[in-house]
Amino acid sequence: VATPLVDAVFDLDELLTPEEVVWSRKARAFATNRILPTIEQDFEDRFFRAELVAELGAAGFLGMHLEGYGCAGASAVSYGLVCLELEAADSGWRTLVSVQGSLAMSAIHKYGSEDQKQRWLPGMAAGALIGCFALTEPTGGSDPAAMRTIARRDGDDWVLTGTKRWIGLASVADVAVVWAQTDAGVRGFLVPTETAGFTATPIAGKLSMRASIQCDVTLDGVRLPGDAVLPGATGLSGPFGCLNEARFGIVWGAMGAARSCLDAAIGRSRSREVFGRPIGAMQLTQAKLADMLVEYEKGVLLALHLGRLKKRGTLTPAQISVGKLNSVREAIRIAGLARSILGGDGVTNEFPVMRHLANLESVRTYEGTDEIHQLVIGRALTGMTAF
Ligand code: TGC
Repeated sequence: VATPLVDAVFDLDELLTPEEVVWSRKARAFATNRILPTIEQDFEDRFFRAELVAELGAAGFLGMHLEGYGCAGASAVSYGLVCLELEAADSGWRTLVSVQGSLAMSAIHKYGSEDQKQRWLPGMAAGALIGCFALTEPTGGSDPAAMRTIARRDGDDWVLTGTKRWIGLASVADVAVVWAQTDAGVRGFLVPTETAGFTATPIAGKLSMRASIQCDVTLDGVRLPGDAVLPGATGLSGPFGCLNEARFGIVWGAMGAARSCLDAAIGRSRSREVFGRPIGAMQLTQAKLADMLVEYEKGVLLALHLGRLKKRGTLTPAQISVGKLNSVREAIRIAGLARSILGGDGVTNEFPVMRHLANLESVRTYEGTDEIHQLVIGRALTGMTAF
């Protein structure tokens, strides 16, 4: 497993515990041996390599920051490092780990009954069961408060009606965590996906995240028993508490995509000759590489800082917004600069850069757009709400 070229300047290991280094190397080996060999073709073919889910479970990556129920109970930084290494291969596989572990499993772990946890979490940690998280709706993802999906009581049962969009993994999931309006505010429901009235259809035509699945979901009078509701969550703070977890993983993950692009550019700069010498010997190329490295290193150090705050229990949503906004925005800039260093060949799949660039546009959009995070930070700074 190759050492990233950026390590020549940035020694992250020096700041990590031995346990964190072990998780990082394990994920790097997984990404190198199990994802990278096929990812370009899978992206081209829009192919979701389902057998990797159980392998991710066996490696301990699914719900790895959770305690008990077959989960690894690893530190926040360890989880972040795994996200970074997986996303260095492809954002789609980091997204799977986020949807399964940070969203679906976190929702059950945080808000579920003991029966719900026992029923779902061990199988999900092993990758034998897949979960999805259905919050976003077709009428707009930035304002979940406006959701139209409703859950009404019918005797002891609940009946769910509505539509969701951009729901990762829904067509291959065993259980969906569905958020719906009730008379008592937004509640979460565990919907086994074989339940009558639940339909998930993969969204076609994506030019981003092509090796992973995002779906339209229809809930057409889905009838659930009374105990399908998550007892510990009432109101939007329920799903937002899960988004915090997923956003934290993205803070790290996007830097993995950035590292992959930076490494590709460094490698190319050493071998590609134009005007009679390697482009890496030219000042403009070195200036670009230096700027890319500076933003990569700053982004990873910010992620590490947020991870240490998370472990202490003091990490705030506004601080997570700073990280998500910075990591994805800078990763996109780094990918763009890498593409320019690669020249025309940079638009082919000889290099991973255009794939990362395309993927990162999805990552920029889900889990809060740049603009949403700017407004969350703005509110924290001014005390005034601008949305
Ligand atoms: P507001 O309606 O005022 O607040 C509602 C309640 O939520 C609380 N809250 C939070 N709690 C925990 N963590 C956070 N980050 C929270 N943010 C808000 C808030 O305190 C309040 O609690 P309570 O007890 O008083 O009721 O909402 P707001 O004004 O705070 O938030 C507005 C805004 C725009 C920031 C929020 O709506 C937002 O973050 N919008 C973006 C939503 C988003 O990220 N959507 C993408 C989801 S990704 C997805 O669904 C697909 S997952 C990926 C996949 O499946 O592939």
